[in-house]
Amino acid sequence: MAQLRAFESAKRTGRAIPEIVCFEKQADWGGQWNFDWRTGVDQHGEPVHSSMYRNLWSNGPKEALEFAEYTFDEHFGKPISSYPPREVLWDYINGRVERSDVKQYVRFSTVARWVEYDAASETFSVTVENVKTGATETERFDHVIVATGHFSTPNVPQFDGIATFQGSLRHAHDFRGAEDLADKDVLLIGASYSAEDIGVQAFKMGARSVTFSYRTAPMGFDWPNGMEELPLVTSFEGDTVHFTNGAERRFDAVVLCTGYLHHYPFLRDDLALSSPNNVYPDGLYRGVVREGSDRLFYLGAQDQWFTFNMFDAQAWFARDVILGDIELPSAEERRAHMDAWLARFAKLESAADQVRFQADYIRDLIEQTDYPMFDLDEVVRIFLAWKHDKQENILTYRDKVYPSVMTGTMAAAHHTPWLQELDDSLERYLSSPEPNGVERLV
Ligand code: NA7
Repeated sequence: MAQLRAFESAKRTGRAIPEIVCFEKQADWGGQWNFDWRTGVDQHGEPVHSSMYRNLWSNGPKEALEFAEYTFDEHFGKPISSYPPREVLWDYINGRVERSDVKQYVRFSTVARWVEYDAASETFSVTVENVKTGATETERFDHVIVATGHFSTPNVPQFDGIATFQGSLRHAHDFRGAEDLADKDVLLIGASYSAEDIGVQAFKMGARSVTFSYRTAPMGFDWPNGMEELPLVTSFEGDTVHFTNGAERRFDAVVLCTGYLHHYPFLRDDLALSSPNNVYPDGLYRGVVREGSDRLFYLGAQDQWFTFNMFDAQAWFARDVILGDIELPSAEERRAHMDAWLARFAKLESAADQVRFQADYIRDLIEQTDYPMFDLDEVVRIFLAWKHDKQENILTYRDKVYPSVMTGTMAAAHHTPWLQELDDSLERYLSSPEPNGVERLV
């Protein structure tokens, strides 16, 4: 969506833009934000793309992800809170592109099956399948932009004896809601965003206990009674789980919050990105242009502090390379550039270092395009305040509000504290409930 919008933006200034085709596996756009109740495979037998769950609310302030050229004020026409639920964020990203005519470029329900580069003609042959009709076709393109994300293919490690566990067992990718965790003893394996948020959701929905298991380091929040962190799981024995510190606990449900794999089954290994989940994957010049090709681009391949506005910065950069406004340096210069950033990346010690690093990375991209520059240092401050709020209280940080970096508008406190809010719908979110509980739509 960022890439379509980037081209649309150039077109509005009178630029000629190339022919664009966007292949989208799902029946609608929105990617991760396009919630699917299914798990495993979809109605066409394709792996379900989205890891979204019903009760997901943004876990970072919206002021840190706001588009510089389509603000929350412009979309909603009134201040909203800093941590909206998924339907509200989907409405925002959808609203931006619905207001242009870019949907015409998208072929929905169409899966990219194979992409092959032909050096002689300097083109890619792209074979796609319409999953509704089963029809396959191959077309040629001068450039390919990979925007399939990297939080879809779960990393599913093995634990001794896990096959004997008789409770509910799933990866976070297949988690759709925490209601069924009420009155249950729940184990989350992993110590990052999925574990943190699914654990907090489980607590909110009345889980009897929530236990996290970390491999490297605990999250270290000031957990309320009923939530605790233990080191790594060593083995399962039926419902009993053993941990490296000798602890053992019984669980009803386990969620593997063990992250995701970069997985690009439509690309040869020399073009497919292979990387751990980090803020500077090797092999992407300026985080966008695939090493070994100046015609293949990736968007959003980094681990993400910044999200929507980073994708924009990348899309504007890719657009300008394709339009010829940005000239790519030689392969050697690109390698040296990546090495310099990798050297800096290797020195990052804290989360705050990573946030600043990503801010600098985005600044570097925006400086080369006409994407509106915004106060990235202010966004860094918001991220640091967010981290502080989470340390203070992991259950209430979503009740805090921040000013927009783009417009200065102060976010409005949501009418109901997040922990008490059990209705995640857009209607409820935008309503003004009366004290007697009757809702009034505004
Ligand atoms: P992340 O952020 O990639 O985190 C994965 C977590 O899973 C991390 O704590 C890992 O521990 C842990 N992990 C991975 N493999 C194992 C094994 N084998 N055993 C125990 N723990 C393991 O993924 P998330 O799903 O939480 O978040 C996805 C993205 O959503 C995130 O990057 C944000 O952009 C939002 P480690 O610390 O590596 O030891």
